[in-house]
Amino acid sequence: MAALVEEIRLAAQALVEFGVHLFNPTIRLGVTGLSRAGKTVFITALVHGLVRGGRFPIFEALATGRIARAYLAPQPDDAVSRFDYENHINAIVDKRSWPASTRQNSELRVVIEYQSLSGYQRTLTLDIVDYPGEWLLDLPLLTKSYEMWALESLRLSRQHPRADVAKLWHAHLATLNPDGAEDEQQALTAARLFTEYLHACRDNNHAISLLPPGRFLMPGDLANTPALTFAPLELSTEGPPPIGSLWAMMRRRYESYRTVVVRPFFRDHFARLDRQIVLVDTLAAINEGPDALLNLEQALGQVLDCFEIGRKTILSALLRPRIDRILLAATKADHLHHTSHDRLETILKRLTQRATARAEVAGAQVDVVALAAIRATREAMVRRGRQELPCVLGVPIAGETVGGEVFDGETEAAIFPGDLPDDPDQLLSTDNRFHESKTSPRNAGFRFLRVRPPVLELTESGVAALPHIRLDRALQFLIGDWLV
Ligand SMILES: Nc1nc2c(ncn2[C@@H]2O[C@H](COP(=O)(O)OP(=O)(O)O)[C@@H](O)[C@H]2O)c(=O)[nH]1
Ligand SMILES: [Mg+2]
Repeated sequence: MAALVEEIRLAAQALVEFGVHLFNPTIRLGVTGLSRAGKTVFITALVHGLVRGGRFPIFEALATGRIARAYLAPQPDDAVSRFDYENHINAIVDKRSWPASTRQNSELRVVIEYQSLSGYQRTLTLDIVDYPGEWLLDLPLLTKSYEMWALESLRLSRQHPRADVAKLWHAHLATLNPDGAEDEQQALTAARLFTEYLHACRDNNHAISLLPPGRFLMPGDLANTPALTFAPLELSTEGPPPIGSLWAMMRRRYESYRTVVVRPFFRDHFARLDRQIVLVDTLAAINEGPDALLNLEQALGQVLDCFEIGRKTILSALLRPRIDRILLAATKADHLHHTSHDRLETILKRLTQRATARAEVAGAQVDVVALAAIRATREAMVRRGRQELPCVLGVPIAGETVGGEVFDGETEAAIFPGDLPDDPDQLLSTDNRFHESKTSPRNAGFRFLRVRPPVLELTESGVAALPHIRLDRALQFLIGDWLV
């Protein structure tokens, strides 16, 4: 009954939003991706470009001068923190350092005043919503019972390379009797070991993908609550669980997690988005080798399936997610020479082929792009012996090392990142050339030195803008059709 009342209330709210929408369209753009994928930098660069007028030849409304003004407006959702645009842009432009890592979701409202193609003055309100990809990966839990989730989590944890880091947890699991009496200490230990296993999967270089429940990794204010104190059990019989058993306890807490964490995220955030960009640090995965790429392929499949899951839920039609365009973006393309940008795009396309087809069936248009929200490098051909190598030039961050040389954060260096293969399948085979044998995982990132943000460059109209790669193409796909 309570659920029904809640649904009616939300449906009424959706109707009100819809009415306002006709006069002053507001669209919500979701920006997600796993931690370090480049969300903060992407939003900062996008807003800077809109507000200051960047060099965006492919973003038609801006390129043809139809955007009169774009400005920041007060953030609309009282319970969500505001995206700290000013601090982020100061770090990049004034200090030439990357914004500090963020762990929270946040939001920013940009109002765009423009002239429609038929000459009318119009306003588009764009709400940009930054949320962790980890939350998205929780959505499948909406359609899974505790028993299904436990079975699946256990199956995955027994596969290479996760099995190695699951040993401690598995050993404890073997001592538990699901039908035995509920026991808080057992639940606490199981949850702790299971959480440590999830952390190890994330930190382990060979398992870039993430496993739900996402809040086990980012508990926020739910840390130590029963809703986060459960773990999979090895179940041999079908339900229902005996009353008062450990199994019943775990199942109850799993239900709480869905009620307290997953449903509110779905209702308050996900179901209200119109457009979505998913940022993927594809280069980091390429750098790690075939295992990481296969893992990334799976994770992206899960992410795209979320858009379909959203459509199948129990909620009424008015609350169904309305996302109709999804952009998958390989970030930090400025680490490569432009001769490899298309190849990077091809690789991401290949990794998301099957999942994209499913999302398109579910009614969303999907596109793939390799971009750099901020281009921190320039290009140069460097002669080495008789060879001319396509290199990128940049100022490596202080402390970055190559072959014993430590950079001071001031000196520019030419970096030869290697060529990406034409055929993405080459990267997925175990003997790929690009993935060099590594002496230790600590050296893994050496082909892509982290470089400092660039200095601003002047556009034709004399505006100081941040250089980028294909950020305008992303914008055109995401909001271009709303500015006609
Ligand atoms: N060269 C380059 N580096 C980037 C770019 N975007 C992100 N990065 C790097 O990736 C790091 C993580 O980016 P951030 O936006 O904080 O990721 P988030 O955790 O998804 O918000 C930054 O500190 C930069 O070092 C880009 O466009 N070019
Ligand atoms: Mg961030």
